[in-house]
Amino acid sequence: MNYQPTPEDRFTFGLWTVGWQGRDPFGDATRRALDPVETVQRLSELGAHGVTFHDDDLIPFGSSDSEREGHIKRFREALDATGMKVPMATTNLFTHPVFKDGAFTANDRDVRRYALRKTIRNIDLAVELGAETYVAWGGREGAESGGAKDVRNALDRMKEAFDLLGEYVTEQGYDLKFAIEPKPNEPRGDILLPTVGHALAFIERLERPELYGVNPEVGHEQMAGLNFPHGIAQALWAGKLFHIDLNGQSGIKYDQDLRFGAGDLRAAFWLVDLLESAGYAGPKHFDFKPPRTEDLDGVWASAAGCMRNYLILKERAAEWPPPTARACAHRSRRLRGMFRNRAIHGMRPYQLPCGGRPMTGSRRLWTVWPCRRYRPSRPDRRVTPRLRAVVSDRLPTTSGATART
Ligand code: XLS
Ligand code: MN
Ligand code: MN
Repeated sequence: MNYQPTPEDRFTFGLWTVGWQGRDPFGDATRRALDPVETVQRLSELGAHGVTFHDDDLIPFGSSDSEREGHIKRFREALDATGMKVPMATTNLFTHPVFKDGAFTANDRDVRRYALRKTIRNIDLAVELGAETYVAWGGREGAESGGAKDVRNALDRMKEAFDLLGEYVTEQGYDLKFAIEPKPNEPRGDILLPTVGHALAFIERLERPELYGVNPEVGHEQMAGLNFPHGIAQALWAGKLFHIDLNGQSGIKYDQDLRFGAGDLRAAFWLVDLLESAGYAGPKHFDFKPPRTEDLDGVWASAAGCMRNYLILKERAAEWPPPTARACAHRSRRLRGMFRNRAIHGMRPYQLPCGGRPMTGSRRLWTVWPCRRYRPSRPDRRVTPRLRAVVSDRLPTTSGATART
């Protein structure tokens, strides 16, 4: 198969991903800054569908109104010239020192109001550029010590902020939905709404829950030791998978943002299997960081690697023998059938016999099932040889090094 992506694959990248200069808590930049126009052109050549941005990625913080217009104009021209889309945008509410103790949940009301104004200004731009999803990651909404924040109060403030944003987009008549991005920690010791489950529960408390969904990121759930495909399955089940951040992570440690397929390759396989079989139609957004050791050629090689890995996994998933999930669905249909029989005999499903004389359906369950050939872990073992190709494919970079795809 040809693993060359096309815009129909709906792969997107944040300006801040390939644009990461390699600055980390212990070291300075190892690469020059990228011009957003250059990023749009290069990603388009690689076959991406679009780009996404934080307000400050496109318009440097503190720009005057005329400078702002200039940045937007150049960006829009690059989009028009390449046909690249902007399906999502988001706000930087974490870099500037004013957000040191939170944005929507900051104890200072002026900071909360400023965070809302900054968000609303970028929502207007996002809609102008055609975005349908607005991501909200509350990186500074958290604490390092137990006494630093009244969490119940902070959640009230968070709700107030999201309700106000929902009211704003409704009043403006915008066709825009919010996707809340959970993360357990980093940069805060503990961040509010740390996992998909927390975010889903929070959304149900909002005034217009239909406007909000989640934007789970592979590495973030894995930082919490969770099974990412399971979290995605629950988001899909709830009708709340509005967006997704794809990358790689090796276990419970700092947020690695590896290219997609690196780290936990098996989880990546089950994730692609799930997204494709569930018919997820939203953008497949890579929120990764090219290794700090790579030069710019390596940056583009690893971006290409993210898309290529997805396509290889998609192919492997499509040729999969009857998925375990399908076999399980078949079995649960038989269980439902059993419940129907019981209803005919005047019993309710909760009147399952325990001991005593089991009825026909349940006798099958008690006696036959344990002996049936049912090996749910077998398909999982077969994953390994299928994934070998993904791990061993390498993209050469002009720097002479090889970037593992
Ligand atoms: C950081 C987050 C961030 C969001 C967008 O860890 O992944 O990049 O995706 O603000
Ligand atoms: Mn991350
Ligand atoms: Mn992310």
